[in-house]
Amino acid sequence: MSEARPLPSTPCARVMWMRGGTSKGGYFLAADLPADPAARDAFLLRAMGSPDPRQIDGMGGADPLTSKVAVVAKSVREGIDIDYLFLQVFVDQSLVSDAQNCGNILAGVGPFAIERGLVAATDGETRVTIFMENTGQIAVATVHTPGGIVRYDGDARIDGVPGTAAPIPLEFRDTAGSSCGALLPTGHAVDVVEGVAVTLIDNGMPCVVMRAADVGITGYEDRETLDNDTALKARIEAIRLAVGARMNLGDVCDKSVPKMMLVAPPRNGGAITVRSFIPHRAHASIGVLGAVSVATACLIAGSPAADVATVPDGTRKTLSVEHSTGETSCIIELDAAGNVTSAAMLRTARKLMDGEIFA
Ligand code: NQM
Repeated sequence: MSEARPLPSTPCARVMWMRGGTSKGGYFLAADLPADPAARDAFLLRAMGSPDPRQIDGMGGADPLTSKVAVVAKSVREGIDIDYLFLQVFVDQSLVSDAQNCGNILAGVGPFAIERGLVAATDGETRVTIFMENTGQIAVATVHTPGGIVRYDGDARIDGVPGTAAPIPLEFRDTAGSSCGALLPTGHAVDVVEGVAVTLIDNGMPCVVMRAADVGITGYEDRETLDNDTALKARIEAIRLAVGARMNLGDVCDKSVPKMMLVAPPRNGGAITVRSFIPHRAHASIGVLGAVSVATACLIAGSPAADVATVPDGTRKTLSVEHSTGETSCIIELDAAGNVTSAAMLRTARKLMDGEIFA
């Protein structure tokens, strides 16, 4: 007869699952996760069910857009409410990366911080100032809080998400060079890499922007067609690996940046059309800061993006970036010298569940 032993306890953590913009993931208080990054990442891999292309043993949705995590804490920085660390949990690799930011998951951070009592809501709307730890930059989210309670329902619509929800405008300041140290890390509007003219740019997200036609596609393909195009994917991955060091990102083999942006003339009255790879799967729409970076590339004379874009006049421009499921509009402000000083975008978010996750 064997001796009865207590079952080892299963690690668990408090979490809220939310849709943020066109992404979805787990929102944690930093204090609810292991403090040691290696232990935290091991926990998150188990929680998401990675590595596994189906993520069958976890909460991840078998897609990079639904395998995301926000780690949130009250900030001790002057004038800042919240610190937000974004983590990309890779689907089919045992990797968790903080090498990129995420503007879509950012959309849920303000509501989450209010719900967890880190920010006091005011009647009407509540502005939450967020320090984005991945890139050291600031965003301001305006959350709908009638009666001091977060409301997720409303009339705002964003392409890539069915139905409507409460608007969450996001404003970004000083995003140029967020990860690469400069808006144009090589100092050039155009570099030629593997025979393709590209703009290496970072206005919140490191991106490689090239004409879709220069890599043999129209730029109007759907996600599935792009994901099945192994020759195209190999070609743009060769470009991506070649530019990592030039963009001050080092070896990007195991990183989710830079994003690959294939652009073409707009077809629906917008500024530009884009198909993005993030970086190995095609995006279902476009990332928030990815869109800001592409919109900024449209303003750089002589660049492949400027070549195909239709840019409105004025120092405050709304640039509609068309993608495979609609469009994303970026409001870009320029100074007198034509430098981008701020960018804004409308997002929505929704609370899906609040509870404990077991890993
Ligand atoms: O660019 C996907 C997303 C993103 C990132 C990605 C994002 C951004 O759509 O700010 O939002 O590029 O990996 O969530």
